[in-house]
Amino acid sequence: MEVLKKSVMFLALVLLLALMLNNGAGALAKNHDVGGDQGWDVSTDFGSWASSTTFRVGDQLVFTYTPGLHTVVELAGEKEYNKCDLSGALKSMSDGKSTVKLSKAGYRYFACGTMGHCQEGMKLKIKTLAANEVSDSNTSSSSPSSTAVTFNHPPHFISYVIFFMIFVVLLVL
Ligand SMILES: [Cu+2]
Repeated sequence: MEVLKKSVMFLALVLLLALMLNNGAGALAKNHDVGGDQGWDVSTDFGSWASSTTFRVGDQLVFTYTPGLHTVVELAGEKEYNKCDLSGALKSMSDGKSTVKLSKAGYRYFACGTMGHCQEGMKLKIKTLAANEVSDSNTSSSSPSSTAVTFNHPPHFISYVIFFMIFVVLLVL
């Protein structure tokens, strides 16, 4: 009987530890394939893609396109974005697989640098949320863009309480 009691206690302890580690890990960073399956292209609806995706600090944007046909230009701000003004661009990439790290919260603006493409809608405006900030749109995290798994669960206080109670009961026995 003593052996059984000890092994159950050990099991409970292991489970408790696993639970704590899982919660402690928090949200993992995601890679967002810009435009989903269509990628960075003139035909893609970036407005609806962006609005159905939650961007958080630490995530990365991945622009996939044919080099020579498109580029990725980061625009200075909202005004430049609205006017497709590429003159004051912050950064330009043309390697066909451009990665942009979202290192802080706030808005960022991108467009294609190929003549006429921005005017045809090949531009992207995103809002990056802080790591624990709640999304103001009520869209779920069902975006098809994620390549990494996330553990975005709220703290399992009930689970903690249950495990603690099991623990206490076993100690008393
Ligand atoms: Cu283009």
